[in-house]
Amino acid sequence: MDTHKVMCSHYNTVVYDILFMKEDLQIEAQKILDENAQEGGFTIPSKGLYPFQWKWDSGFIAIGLAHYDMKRAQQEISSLLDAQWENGFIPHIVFHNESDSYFPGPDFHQSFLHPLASKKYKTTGLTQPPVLGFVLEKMLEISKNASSVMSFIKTHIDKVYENHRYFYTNRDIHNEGLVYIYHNWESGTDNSPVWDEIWETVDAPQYTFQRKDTTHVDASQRPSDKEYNLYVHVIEIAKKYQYDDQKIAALSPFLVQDPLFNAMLIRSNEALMNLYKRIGGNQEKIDYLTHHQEKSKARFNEKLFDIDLNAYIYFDLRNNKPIRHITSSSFTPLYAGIPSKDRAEKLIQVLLDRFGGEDQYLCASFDPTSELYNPKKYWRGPIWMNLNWLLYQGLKRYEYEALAERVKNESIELITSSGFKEYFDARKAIQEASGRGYGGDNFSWSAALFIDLLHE
Ligand code: 2M8
Repeated sequence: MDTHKVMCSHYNTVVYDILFMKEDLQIEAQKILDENAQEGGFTIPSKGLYPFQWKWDSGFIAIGLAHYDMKRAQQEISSLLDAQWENGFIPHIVFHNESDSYFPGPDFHQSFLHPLASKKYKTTGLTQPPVLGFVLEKMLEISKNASSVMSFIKTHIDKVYENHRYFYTNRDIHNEGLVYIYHNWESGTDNSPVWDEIWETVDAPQYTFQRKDTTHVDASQRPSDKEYNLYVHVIEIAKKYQYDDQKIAALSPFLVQDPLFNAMLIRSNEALMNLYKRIGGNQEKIDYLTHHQEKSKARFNEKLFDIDLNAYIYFDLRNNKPIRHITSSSFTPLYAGIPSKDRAEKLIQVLLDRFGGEDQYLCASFDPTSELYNPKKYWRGPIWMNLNWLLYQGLKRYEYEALAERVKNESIELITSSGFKEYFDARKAIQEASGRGYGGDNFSWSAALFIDLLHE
């Protein structure tokens, strides 16, 4: 028998199987996004666990939707922007709908306390990483520059620009090009061990509240009650001062310059500049963004790069000291073009040495060599699809093609073996034994970014 032919036909069968499986999974991913769709044109992250519209979730969701339903992708963005405050602030949750399956809800957050809050929707007084600039650019790219998408961008881009102005005007207290977050929920990486040392400095009273998250997900995969008490405490302080930015900057016990948040702002600045140039005119806005962009990038490299760790880290403004931990956020500056080639090389070596061993899938959310690493618990170690997507884009930008391919393939493999979970175990032995995903099921951004990665 011709062994070569047998091998080829076996190879073809395997390739076809994978293709069919991917096709099935793409259908499955669309089904999840469709089932999570809500009246009002937005998509919830996961039924029960997250029953409202979240800011950066909506951005990632729109990227997935853009591949098969551009109209809905546009609605996803416009429904979020509809809740923008008069000062340009975009809240992290928009309570379009009622639900009692989530704590803390609209009655706790009380956004009406701020005089410029949305009058149309109840929202939180917190925000999340500014992804919308690059999401708009990505939607245009996916549409292959369709004129309908361009006109959508023309009518919405100023709102995103106003959001960037809000950040530079209100959240850059040293006028150095780096903006602060005042709550761990603003980081998106909610209970990362990075925040532990801040919490140790906070003396909070015991609040009475009823958590809902642990009725949907095993408590061992979620933050502790003690952590939730601290999360509530920081919001109580902000509410006491009507969510006033200056008071928060002066008094919040949590005040951090986060590399992920600032990298997203810088990547989105770049996208806004590109889009404005294509639209034409708008010179003042381009000049404003260019000025801030240069300043932000330079300061980011000075202040947030740790030359001993060879990685981007965090700065605790309240206690005036760096927080020297390496997380998946440490690699997101690649996507924003922040490091020099030489620095990128060093950063990637750290990624490979600490996160990329043969026994690990890329990329754990917290340094697997640290004793604080927890592979099963929320943002304390598991892999998240949005951070993997950002890493993939960053590696491509710096032309680390093979490594980018590895991140893409491993992301697809994780979903293939574990389903569209909220987060995934990075340990290969655990995955291979049973496939391990944690947190919420049928999770929207896992589905949306899976669709985008399949198209890459
Ligand atoms: C998680 O955060 C929310 C609070 O915003 C929560 O735990 O209740 C985070 O993973 C955050 O990044 C994400 O946007 C949100 C919804 O998916 O869930």
